[in-house]
Amino acid sequence: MRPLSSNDYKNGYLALLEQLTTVGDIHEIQWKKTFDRMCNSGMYYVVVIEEINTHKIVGNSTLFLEQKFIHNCVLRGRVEEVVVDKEYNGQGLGKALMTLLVALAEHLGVYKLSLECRPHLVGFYEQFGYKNDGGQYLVQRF
Ligand code: 16G
Repeated sequence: MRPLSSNDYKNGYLALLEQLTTVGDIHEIQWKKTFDRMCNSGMYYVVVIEEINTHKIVGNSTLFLEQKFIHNCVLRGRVEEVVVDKEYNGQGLGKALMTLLVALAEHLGVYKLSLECRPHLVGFYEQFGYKNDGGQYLVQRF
């Protein structure tokens, strides 16, 4: 497990994300620009799992920090793009990623950590302390 590196374009990172949702045809230049923007913001912690022999990226999770004015200028954490390659399911990799991300978020002092997921994954995430907060999740797509 390690932070995402700019070389991971060549290690199948986008193909892994494609197992979660549509990624699109991203050229290496666009990848590098996006990677740099995320790095420079200081608000993204992207943790990947690399298969040591092949260097293939087989797991990902992202902690995004959102700066707020409320609660004395606190940080809020969001967990995004949690995905494990389907060939590596059942080996505890998702659990390892989530355990690390929750610990990291706590260490960084977020006051709340949240995520969106499909209904069948609620039980998985509840293991790591998430629960329904009573609020409704609303979205509009463009
Ligand atoms: C899931 C992901 C979210 C991702 C979204 C993409 C987790 C915990 N949640 O909800 O981070 O952005 O899928 O789906 O990994 P979409 O393309 O339908 O918005």
